[in-house]
Amino acid sequence: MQFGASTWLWTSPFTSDQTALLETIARMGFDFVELPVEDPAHIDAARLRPVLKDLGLEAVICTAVVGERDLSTQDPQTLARAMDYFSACLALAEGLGSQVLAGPLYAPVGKPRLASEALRRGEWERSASNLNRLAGIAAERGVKLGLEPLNRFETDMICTVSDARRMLADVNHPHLGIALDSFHMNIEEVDFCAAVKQAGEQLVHVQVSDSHRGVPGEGNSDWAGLREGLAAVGYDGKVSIESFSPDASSLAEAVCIWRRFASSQDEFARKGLEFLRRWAAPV
Ligand code: LER
Repeated sequence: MQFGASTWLWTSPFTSDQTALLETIARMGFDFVELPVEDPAHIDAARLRPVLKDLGLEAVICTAVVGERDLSTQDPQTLARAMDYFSACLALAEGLGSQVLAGPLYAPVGKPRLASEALRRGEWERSASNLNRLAGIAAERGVKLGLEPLNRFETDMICTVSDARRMLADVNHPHLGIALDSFHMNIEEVDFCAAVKQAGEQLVHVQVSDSHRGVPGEGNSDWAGLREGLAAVGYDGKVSIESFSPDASSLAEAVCIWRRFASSQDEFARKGLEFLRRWAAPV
């Protein structure tokens, strides 16, 4: 497994000129950096590629699915803008060698409502059909989409691996897989190991933080179950620490991060990586 950190731990938005942060992440010993795309204009792949290469860091591109970036929308203009955004993210993924574009691609973070069955069915069907189109673009770019289930406070559409698998079945495209985030799993799944096994070969990316979205290893998540599940499905891909700084994140509000989990964000990342290396080491 390779370990990475999301720039959301420190900053928002990430822009190509923040090379000092990339140096910090490389110096800490991470294998890759997860780059959230808040605005595709912020990230210049041609400029970043040599920087990442010099630092020995791979990149994973992650989406910032907020506001009107909504593939379940009924409004053609909103949909066109959302498709433009996701297509630009896919171009960045190709440009930076990211094999995956991860995130809750089906609907924006922070859209949970008590909606009627009919409304939910319509949104699901539109998301499925638009994800199929997006997966076609991903295929042309040589990238796989990683559909991330979110917890119930952030979405009413895909909260569990079961939901994600239903969506995968409806979309029916080989370039759509599942990205799991241990924080959301801890709220929604009954059994970490079983949930990972259920994702099986569809699993294309993993994000971690602990049960309180704090430093991995400092909460009550079932880390042993997660390791067992990943081993059972033969996952030897990327595992990234994703949390948010309350000081600097467009997502901090949407995901309700109001407090600090370490004396500094560097400390958060350092302790998290230390834990993950011990966690992954053969026993
Ligand atoms: C939001 O809670 C989340 O987990 C992110 O991965 C959003 O992209």
